[in-house]
Amino acid sequence: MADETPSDSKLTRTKEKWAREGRFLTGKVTRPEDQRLPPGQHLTKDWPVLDLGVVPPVSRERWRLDVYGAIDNPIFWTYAEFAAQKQEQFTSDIHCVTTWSRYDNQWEGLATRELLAVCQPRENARFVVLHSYDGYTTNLALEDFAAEDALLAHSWSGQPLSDEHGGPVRLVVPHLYFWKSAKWLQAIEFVTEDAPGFWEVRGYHNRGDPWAEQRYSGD
Ligand SMILES: Nc1nc2c(c(=O)[nH]1)N[C@H]1C(S)=C(S)[C@@H](COP(=O)(O)O)O[C@H]1N2
Ligand SMILES: [Mo]
Repeated sequence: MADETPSDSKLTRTKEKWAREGRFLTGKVTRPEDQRLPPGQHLTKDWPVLDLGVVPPVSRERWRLDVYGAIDNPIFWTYAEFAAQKQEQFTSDIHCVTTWSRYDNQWEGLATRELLAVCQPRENARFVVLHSYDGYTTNLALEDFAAEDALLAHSWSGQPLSDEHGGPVRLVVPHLYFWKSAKWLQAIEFVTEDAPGFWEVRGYHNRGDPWAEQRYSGD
């Protein structure tokens, strides 16, 4: 075979494999309106704050993002470097395990799929662990992290994400309960074996699909 064309690249091959396996079909994009609100949830218009009770002091100046583990291109970004990446806007719903949901949140930031294109997960990378500045951790299967509406968000409703909601940067994974959406994001670790996070070792479900009511382990 001659030159390696873009279609031979490792990322392209990985995406083709995921497409064959029907991965990433978990988002709400194809969900009918009458199934928009997951079972056991009620709608709220305000946006409650839920965390471990400590807002870590991380300004944009001091914020750093480390991406490491089973990837070919580790990343160490300042906020300016993060902000220089491709920016996208997504509108999505929040579903908290404590039974409130909030529709039509406008987020802006870096799509997780773009991050994956930069850091190049290895074939054996199967899970992601999010590490936050308050010591919080949460785990995701790689295909959940890579959902087409998942992003590393720095803004909400056109304004910088507030400190209490996880600024400078938080993860947003709309198709899972909101505890998977780590606030005050500090590091993203790619691993070959699953590693349950803060709530997952304290009785929360390992995956947390709201439409399957995967609230607690055993659900
Ligand atoms: N770093 C960090 N991220 C976190 C948490 C936390 O305690 N620390 N709590 C999780 C939980 S349980 C929920 S419901 C949501 C709440 O996000 P909000 O306060 O912006 O509504 O953040 C999630 N992300
Ligand atoms: Mo929560």
